[in-house]
Amino acid sequence: MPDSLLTTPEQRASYKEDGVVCLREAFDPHWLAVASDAIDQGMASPGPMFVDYSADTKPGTYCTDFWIWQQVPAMRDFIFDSPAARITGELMDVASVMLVTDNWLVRKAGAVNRAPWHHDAPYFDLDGTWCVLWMALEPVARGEGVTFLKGSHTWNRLFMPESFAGTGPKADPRGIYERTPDFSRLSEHGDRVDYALQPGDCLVFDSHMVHGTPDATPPQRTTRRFTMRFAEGDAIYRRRGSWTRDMTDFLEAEYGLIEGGPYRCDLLPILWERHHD
Ligand SMILES: O=C(O)CCC(=O)C(=O)O
Repeated sequence: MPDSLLTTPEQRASYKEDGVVCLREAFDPHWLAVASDAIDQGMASPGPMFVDYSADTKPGTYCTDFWIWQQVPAMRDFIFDSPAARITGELMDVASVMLVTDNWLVRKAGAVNRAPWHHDAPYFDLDGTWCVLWMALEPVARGEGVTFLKGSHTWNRLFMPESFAGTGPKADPRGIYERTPDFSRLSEHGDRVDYALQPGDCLVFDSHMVHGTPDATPPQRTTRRFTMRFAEGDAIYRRRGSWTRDMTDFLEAEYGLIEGGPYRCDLLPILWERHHD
């Protein structure tokens, strides 16, 4: 039997054309409880990829960790058993889906730092089709989560990663990435889209989609977020540059990944495959 679909033709068209789609009530209370446990357990025992983006401003207010599912049972359950991988497989229209990162992020009330305008593709060492599934465990008003530049996934541009700690762009000695413009000041850069979300709703966006949190006002409430990344199953491992060095070293030393080979190992498993008649 073919899988029954979790997404509608309109949602798949929106993902493809706009670069982002909002799925309402995609995760039920069970999966929200699992996600909440994953963040609580993850915060209690940070892994080697933990970063405090607010270390120089208001320490502990904007933090993240990823690649923790092997140590955090609730994160493993979410990655393998929730509808997340299948949803992204349908939206990307691919035959199989593998993990790029499990990832939690907490932005507490009063946090000064925030996501700069960026797209995710240059932050991770892979080539291929991939996307991000973003959701919050608390209600999010428009502007409190992430804001997107509609259609920017089709621009065919690559922007240099900016620091989430507010220290500007990373160095690109090879000069192959553009400096990210301050899109907040550029009205010609088209339609901005953002969403009011309830727990259970999620956003799925293309890895080249430009997004950020442009509102510089510190938030009044804390939001715990999941930023899960999923790729088509045949993604290729490709070192991005000096700014991904920590991840590169980790993947090569601990998991034996080889430049130009499959972006696949015990840490980065296949999570979903499309079944045909
Ligand atoms: O949720 C956030 O604060 C930012 C998430 C984000 O932009 C990302 O993970 O690419």
